[in-house]
Amino acid sequence: MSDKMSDKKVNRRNFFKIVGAAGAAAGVGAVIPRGTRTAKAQKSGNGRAKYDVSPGDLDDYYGFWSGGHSGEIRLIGVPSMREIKRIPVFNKDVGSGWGITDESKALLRGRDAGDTHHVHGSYKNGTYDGKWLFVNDKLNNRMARIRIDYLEVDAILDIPNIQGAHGLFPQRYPETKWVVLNSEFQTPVPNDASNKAAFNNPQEYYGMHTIVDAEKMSIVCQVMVDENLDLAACDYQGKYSMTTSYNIEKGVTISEMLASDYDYMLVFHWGKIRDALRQGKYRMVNGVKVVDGRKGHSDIALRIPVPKNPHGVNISPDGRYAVCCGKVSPTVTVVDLEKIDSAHDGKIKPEECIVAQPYIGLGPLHTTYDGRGNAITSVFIDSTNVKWNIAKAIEAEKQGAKAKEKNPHIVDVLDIHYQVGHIMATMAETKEADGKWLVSLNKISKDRFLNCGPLKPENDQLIDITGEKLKLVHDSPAYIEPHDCIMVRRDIIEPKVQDRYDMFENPLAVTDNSVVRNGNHVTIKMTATAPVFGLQEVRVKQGDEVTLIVTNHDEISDLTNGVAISSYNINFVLGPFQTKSVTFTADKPGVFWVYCTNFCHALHLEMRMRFIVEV
Ligand code: RUQ
Ligand code: CA
Repeated sequence: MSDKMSDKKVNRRNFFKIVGAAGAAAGVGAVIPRGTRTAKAQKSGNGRAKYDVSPGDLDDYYGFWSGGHSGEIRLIGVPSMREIKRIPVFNKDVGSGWGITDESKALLRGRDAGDTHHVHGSYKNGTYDGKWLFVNDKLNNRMARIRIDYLEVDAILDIPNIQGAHGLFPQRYPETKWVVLNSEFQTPVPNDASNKAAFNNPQEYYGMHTIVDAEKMSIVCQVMVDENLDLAACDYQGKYSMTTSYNIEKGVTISEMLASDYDYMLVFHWGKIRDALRQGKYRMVNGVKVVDGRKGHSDIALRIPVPKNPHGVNISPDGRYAVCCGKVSPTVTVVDLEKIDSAHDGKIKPEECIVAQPYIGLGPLHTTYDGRGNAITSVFIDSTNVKWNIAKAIEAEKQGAKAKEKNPHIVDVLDIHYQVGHIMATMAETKEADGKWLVSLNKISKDRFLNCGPLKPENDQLIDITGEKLKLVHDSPAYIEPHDCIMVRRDIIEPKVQDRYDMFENPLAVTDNSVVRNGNHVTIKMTATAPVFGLQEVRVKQGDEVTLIVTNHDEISDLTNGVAISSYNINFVLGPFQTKSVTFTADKPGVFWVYCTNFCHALHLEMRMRFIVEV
């Protein structure tokens, strides 16, 4: 880790007198240890895992939670469940200035609300490579990429021809070149006046499986199908992506969507998609190559019938099985991925890929894994987490109805509080699933926290899965409403403590203070070094367009400066060496104080300068 504290930093920290007892005992300049907590710190007296992380100790996992309606991603330390950071993605965040600066406005392009559901990391050889996170925006049909070295968004992609951008999954093998994104809502394609005959004909509404180039953050193609597409997963071989569909009926009302006893798990064949692109078998719609994946039009998608209005599809860490949750059916469907090739080649029927359909409970939604052959499924209506053994489910299926009746696959059933949606175990979406912790993301907290009015938080429950039985150890309120999460071993995630990246690589970086007028445009370049801004006053004329560019020149780790302009709705922060800019019209005459919003120094309150708008 590159957290070498210089002497200068020690002095500044001493000046602050904010060093905690642990820091003082270790010496202010102590390097924070990496890796996992000691084995002793991880275990409680009874040999199970220990969730309380003592002051000064660090968590074992980086948890990345989607923020739902907030449009953000949250960073939660696991097992302590402490919220460490919020990463603004599709939302405006005054605390960081996201949505207020020119840089973030260029990414958001005027839309500052979102709906994040599924956050996943980039992969190499079936496990996280610590490079990127990807997340969907169901509201405005976008995908964002977060750079893990800064834990900030660096790209947002608008996706045409879709609505309800939902299931998202990155390629797991050999590395993440593609990311797939599903449209949950079927729509006309294109969905505009040129196709208005389709508006009143739901048979002309389609779902899309969008493939995004992870590096370029551009669309490779879209595969158009009749079905709606809900959750997504990529296999561990780089051959397939798969999704569930709950509306093969093309219904537009609930009863229509529930008409059929089965729907599909669709398996998209990447080789055949590449062939179609190479052979020019696509049409351009809104600048995107649209490949026909409809039944009877191509063999790109294999359709495995599964009951009924299924929801999550999750692949076991050994790469062998995909488990589809029945939602309206009390079962899950286990698909053997080793049979997909034969089914795709037409040697066996799609349904022959199914190797088990065990009973789980009422309303199974999502499945996660402990890496020891067990699956754990979230069950919404029963309000449980059900641990079951995959091999035993397959064995019972082979033996027939009598063996199945006894439900030999069920290992444990845990009541949760209440109504679970997603569920996730540590590292469970990788081949390194380690079976330590499980998080049950419950939609309803009811009586679990102090009453806070009609709108209550969700309840993220932490469950120790190191033993045979699932053991609930902690309740954690979550602001509405994280949908899904991943938990990544901390040795994989290496954000920069600080470096000169922004100074040297950001062409805007300010080294000298200046005010330059060009017609009625004024560019202010300013440094910030606690407790002074590089300029003490700036004068502009009413009506001028102003671009303010500020670079934080502080070298101390965590010494953030804020830049706010009174009454001008401008407020952003700068980490060490960061540069941000904002462009606005100086439409109000008067004297306006520019001040630092982030406590930076004993003289923080004096860190301000006059911005005078003359008439
Ligand atoms: S969905 S409760 Cu948006 Cu992930 Cu399953
Ligand atoms: Ca259906």
